[in-house]
Amino acid sequence: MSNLKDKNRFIIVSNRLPIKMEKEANSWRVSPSAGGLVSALSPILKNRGGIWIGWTGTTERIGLRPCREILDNMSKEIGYRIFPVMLTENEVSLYYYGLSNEIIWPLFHDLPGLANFDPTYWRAYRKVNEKFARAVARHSRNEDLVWVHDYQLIPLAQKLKELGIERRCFFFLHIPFPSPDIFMKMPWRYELLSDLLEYEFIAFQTAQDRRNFISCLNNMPQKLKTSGRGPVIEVTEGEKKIKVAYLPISIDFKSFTRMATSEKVCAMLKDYKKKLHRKTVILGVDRLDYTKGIPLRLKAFQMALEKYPQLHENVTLVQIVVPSREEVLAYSELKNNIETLVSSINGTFTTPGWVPVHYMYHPVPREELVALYRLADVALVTPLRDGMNLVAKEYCACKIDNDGVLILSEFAGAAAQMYHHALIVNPYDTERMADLILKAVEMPTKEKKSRMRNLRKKLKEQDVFWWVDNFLRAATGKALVDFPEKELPPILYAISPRGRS
Ligand code: ADQ
Repeated sequence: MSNLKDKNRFIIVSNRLPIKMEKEANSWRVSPSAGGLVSALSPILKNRGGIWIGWTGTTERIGLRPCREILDNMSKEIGYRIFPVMLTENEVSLYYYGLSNEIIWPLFHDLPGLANFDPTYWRAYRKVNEKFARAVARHSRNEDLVWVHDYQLIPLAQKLKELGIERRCFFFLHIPFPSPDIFMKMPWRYELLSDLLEYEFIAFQTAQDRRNFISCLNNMPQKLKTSGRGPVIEVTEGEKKIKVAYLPISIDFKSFTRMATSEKVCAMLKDYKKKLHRKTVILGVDRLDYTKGIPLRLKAFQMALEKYPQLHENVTLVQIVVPSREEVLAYSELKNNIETLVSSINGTFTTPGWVPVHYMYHPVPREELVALYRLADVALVTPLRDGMNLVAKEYCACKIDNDGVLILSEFAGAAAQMYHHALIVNPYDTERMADLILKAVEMPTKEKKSRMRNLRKKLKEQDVFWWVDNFLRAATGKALVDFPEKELPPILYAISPRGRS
């Protein structure tokens, strides 16, 4: 069936390679990075001899040759080839911290006031994308399929074309796509849209994101035609036809469930329970980012403590924040803001034996995170805007006893799939969030279990392998039946009715 096999390799391109490189004295320590995307794509790359191209994550001068050697050893370990794109400090500063994270990131998360439209960023962004395109040209063949990931690399297909390289290119956007009134503020809006139209297949996380994209296309000077209905539609520009889809990313559900029952996690869980003296635990887990809504969440928790004294000494909020982009001013200010709020809440409400907020500002090893997911009676996932939000899904995957409640922002992509059984909240409505905290804490066991059972059922069906499989089917029109370990679900069959456009 699969005539794609062997002939058409997959070339995955993302800003970062699926590895971590750390300098130790005079040598480099390289380790594979974990995560749903890596575990979902690795079997495909191994199976088909595909490759992954991306930045190494360091600006240290290593030299292409020694770097290749290090990565070749790593390639042997992970079972597929990885090729580096080397970036200078200046390139990282302008392309990554500049255009990607000071312009696209805030703008696409509906926060245009935080965008810094510096034209030098734009030029560097396109130059670095050309660098990525050269790497793709060097390491790929005509018949390969190039799958580009995320907002850092939107112009890549256009850059390949400018180099005279013809490849079938597909694109997935992990973050939201904004509505035209926000997107049109971007000085290079038409260029960015034209860049996207150079892909033969583009997929977004939700129907809403795709709707926004189509509305933005309607603002372009040239005439475009949209046809079709359902998860995959077609945009026609002159002779060119582009398939545009929405497909929510997910997690490796089975691996989270498996880890949740492991001996190590069970021991950690027991230990946590002892230390927290059987308190009801509410959990927040986020990368340090202003899109994640952490300050408003803390204010809602504070309001809940003010309004509902029955929560005192009974409920503890465990808030984990993973350090991220601290060199950017907006992020260091956010950190200060969070820490001020935490100490204010703890200063006001702490009593002997009870600290209302346990705040951790460091990454947590995966097993510990899974133990915390199992421990938490309630997860508070309240981003102001989020492409998907994997924490919401990981939490449910780990609630193997169905004994947890998910409070979820209506502005997280995950809400399109989970709105029936989570408690959905507008993250700006702190009063309502405070009420939902009480509702979640006091929810009868029967209702709690029924909601969680339903959430887990859907996640089990629509895991990250379902996502990869459906992406490839929709993009290439071919079934990947040669993945022996997977049952292939029918294409895009089970997206919630609300998610349909
Ligand atoms: P992110 O913005 O990084 O991803 P998210 O989807 O929440 O956001 O994923 C975060 C990941 O980091 C999760 O896998 C989580 O387990 C891990 N993590 C969080 N806190 C941690 C901690 N303290 N210690 C260790 N690990 C931690 C972008 C988009 C999202 C989209 C994903 C995937 O912004 O909207 O869901 O890509 O497409």
